[in-house]
Order: sequence, then structure tokens, then C-alpha cells
Amino acid sequence: MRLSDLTEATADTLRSAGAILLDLMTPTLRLGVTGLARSGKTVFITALVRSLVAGGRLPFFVAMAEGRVARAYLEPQPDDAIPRFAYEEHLALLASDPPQWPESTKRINQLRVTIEYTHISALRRAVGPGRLHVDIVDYPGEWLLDLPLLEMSFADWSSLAVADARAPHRAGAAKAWLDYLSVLDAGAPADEQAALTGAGLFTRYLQAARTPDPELTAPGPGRFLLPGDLAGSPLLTFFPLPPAGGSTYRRGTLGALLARRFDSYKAHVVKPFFRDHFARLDRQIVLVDALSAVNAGAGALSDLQRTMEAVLKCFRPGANTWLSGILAPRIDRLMFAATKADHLHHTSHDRLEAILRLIADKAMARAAFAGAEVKVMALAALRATREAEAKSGRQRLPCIVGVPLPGERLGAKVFDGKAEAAVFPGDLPEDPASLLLAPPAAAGHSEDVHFLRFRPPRVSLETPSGEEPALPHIRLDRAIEFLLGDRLV
Ligand SMILES: Nc1nc2c(ncn2[C@@H]2O[C@H](COP(=O)(O)OP(=O)(O)OP(=O)(O)O)[C@@H](O)[C@H]2O)c(=O)[nH]1
Ligand SMILES: [Mg+2]
Repeated sequence: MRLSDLTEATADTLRSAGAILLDLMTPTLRLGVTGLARSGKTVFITALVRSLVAGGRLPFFVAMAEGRVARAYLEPQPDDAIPRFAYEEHLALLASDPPQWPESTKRINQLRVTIEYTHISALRRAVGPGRLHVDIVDYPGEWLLDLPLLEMSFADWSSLAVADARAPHRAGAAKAWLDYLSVLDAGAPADEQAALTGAGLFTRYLQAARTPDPELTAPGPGRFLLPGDLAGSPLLTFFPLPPAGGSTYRRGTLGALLARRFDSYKAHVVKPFFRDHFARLDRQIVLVDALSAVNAGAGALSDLQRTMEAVLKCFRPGANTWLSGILAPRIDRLMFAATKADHLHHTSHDRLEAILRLIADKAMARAAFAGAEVKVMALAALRATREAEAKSGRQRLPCIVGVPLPGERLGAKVFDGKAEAAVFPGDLPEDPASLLLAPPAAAGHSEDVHFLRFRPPRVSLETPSGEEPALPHIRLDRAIEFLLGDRLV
């Protein structure tokens, strides 16, 4: 070996040691993007990363607007066992012809974006440029439904789940399973066949409950809706079965068998999910698709409200529980965002925020993120529509214009996914609580408002001159500023 080889090797070692040291010294912000299925997590993360990496129209993201973000780039994700967020694939789908939304997330995945920036103060600038790692996890929203199970016993969960299945808007989907339950005795001897049949009927009920509209809040457990790599696993062979009398299940009974499986599901599925991805967040954005719930009527909105309340309660558990033992109480900023605000004219955004506040207030009262700064806003991570006014007689109606997804309906019209349409989505009520007060009989589709789903906007990811054009959004820059701005000073 020649001396020059040796010095080369030493230089290499030093360089990589330097890189590791720099990496260790770089602060990390763990950003939780929390939301039920179809709430907009994957689109939000894609748009967030794109905004950081390519810049763009972000006047309220101060570090970017001041030109202090030198560059941002994706790095290998910190956990080797978890696949990386498919950023490039999601972007490619958006840029395809016709443009497509990313697919619903099937597995957990993760990304790390590193931001290099210039400090504001001359003193800190003298030390060198600033660096921040932002770590984000994306997962199927269905799995969020599992978090409330953590602090529930099998008996309590069973009673709740059965009451839920008896709600008028679930009755049709739940009938076969409830019929089976009505002839079952929790005190009968343990029977594997009964467990299998019951779990099968229960799974079919859960899937049927959300078939009419996958954007609505479904009852859980989450892996029954989206098993990931647990498909067919014995961990999923249970279902709710309230105790015959009292609140306990005798040994050797069917009830005891199901209770044991429920506990295994919590221990092997839910606890690791919470511990690895939620317990140590620094900041959190909670995405809520309030419009889909409004669209579907009072039952859907109160389902959403109850579910968010139960999910967020996990972040402020009672004393001396498993959750309180592992939760690092350090979330210092929390944002509630109503997603897909581009389904409405901007004149209705205040009312959308009021509805979100109604949902968030209840969740906050229970969760009380002590000391955290909280913000509520309506946003569209990727704006699919533009605004216009239409005349109806002497009235001027604030409309939105976009390409409705194929199969979307408005009255007798069915859209083909190609033609643009101007639609007046209706007026959100002035008093958001009125949406919850509608009698249960009114559950079903709302009369006053109707939202269509649109194709994503046509975007090009690179101009011939090599520029990366900005993606259209509504208030995404304000959200980024709230979530990251103070860490880039
Ligand atoms: N118009 C509009 N639609 C949006 C926006 N964000 C999300 N959507 C719609 O909502 C759907 C769901 O968005 P996703 O980002 O996939 O939702 P998710 O929370 O990742 O859903 P899961 O992966 O199923 O948990 C998309 O396919 C779009 O139809 C937005 O900013 N504007
Ligand atoms: Mg997703």
C-alpha cells in the first residue's frame, strides 16, 4: 500500500466521521402528522417536502421568504426497518396525465428532510450555517383508530363497540354480526370456530360500514380495516363480546379467549405503533377532513368528533397508566387543520374553521396539551380548484372551478373526470353546532351542502429551464411557519 493510498483512506475516514458528527449535532424535530383515513396526510407530507425542497410561493414561511433556506433535501430515513416515504412516486402520479392523487397508504413509512439555513443573528452566523432534521412518519389512517384501545378493557371496548354498531346509520352493515352475537354466550366454553366466525362477520361489518364513503370515520380496530402484514394473522381473530353478567370473563370461556386475543393485539400491534411513532413527537399537526363529514350529515360529524376526542386523549393519559409511563410530554406546538379547503370558496373558510374548532375543542378539553401553543386553520396542501362567481337570477354565487373526479355526481349529472365544472358547494351554517344538533333521523346526506372530489391540479415538476415550479396551495406556508419557523432562526 502506498502512502498516498493511506492518506486517502484516512481522509475518507475523517470525512465520514465528520459527517456522522455533524449528523449527531444536528437537531431533530419529530413532526407528527396525525389524521384518520383519507384526511390528507400523504398529500400534506408530499406538498410539505416539495415546498421545502423546491421552494415556491410561500410568503408566510419566513425563513424561505427571507431567502435564508439554503437548501433542503431528503436523507435516508433514520429507521432502517421502515420503508422510505415514496415522495418521488407520489409526485410522479401528480404530474401524470391525467393527474392522480397518491394511493391510500397501506404500510407505515418514514422520511427525513434536512434543511440547511442561514441564522438570523450575526453571532450565530459566524459559527456557520444552521441545520435541522425533520422526521415524519406516514401510516394508514385506519390505524389511528387503535390508539383509544390502549386504555380500554375488553369488556369496556365490547360494550362501546356493540352500542356503536346499533347506531341507526350502522344498522344495515352490522345486522349479520349483531344477529350472530345475539345467540352467543360469553360464558360458554372457549370455541375456536366461534371466534373465527365472529371475527369474520365483525370484519365484514367494519368494511361494509365504510363502503358508502371511505372518507368517513369508520369504527375500528384499524388492522381489521387495513391489516398490512397482519392479513390472516391469529392476532386478528377476536371481536367484541360483552360479558354475560358483571364485568369479568371466567377462565376457559369464549369471552376469556377473546379478551386474551384483544390484549395480545394491544401488546403486539397497538403499543409498538404508539411507542415508536407517537410517544416522542415534538410537534403535531392534526388533519381533519371536516367537509366529508359535513357532506354526510349529523351522524358522520359526531362520529368524527367522538373519534378525534378518543384518539387525542392518548396524548394526555390518566396518571400511572402504560401511556403516561412512555409519553414524553413535550409537544410544544399543535395545529388543527381542516384539509381540502379548496372545496370551498375562500369566503366560507371562516365557517370551516369554526366547524373544526367545534371538533377540536372537545378533543382539546380532554387532551389538554398542557402548555402547547395551539392553532386552528383551514388549508389545502394541494389546491385543485380556482374561484369564480356564477350568476343565478340576480344573485351572485361564489363558485369553485375544477375537474371533478370520474364518477362524482351532482344531481343527475355524472362527471367523466375530463371536463371542468363550476360548482356552488352550498353555504356552511353560521352556527357550526347546528350541524351536530340535527336529529339522528336526519343522518344521511346533507341537503344544504354538497362537495365534489376533484382531480389534482395539472402540475409540471420541472420547466424546460430546469426550474421546479411551485405547487398551488392554500395556507400551507402558514402551517409550515407555525410548525417549523421558530426552529430556523
Ligand atoms: N381538493 C383537495 N383534495 C385533497 C387535498 N388533500 C387530499 N385530498 C383528497 O383526499 C384524498 C386523501 O388524501 P391522502 O393524502 O391520500 O389521505 P391520507 O390521510 O394519506 O389517507 P390514508 O393513507 O388512507 O390514511 C386524496 O386522494 C384527495 O382526493 C387537497 O389539498 N385538496
Ligand atoms: Mg396516506
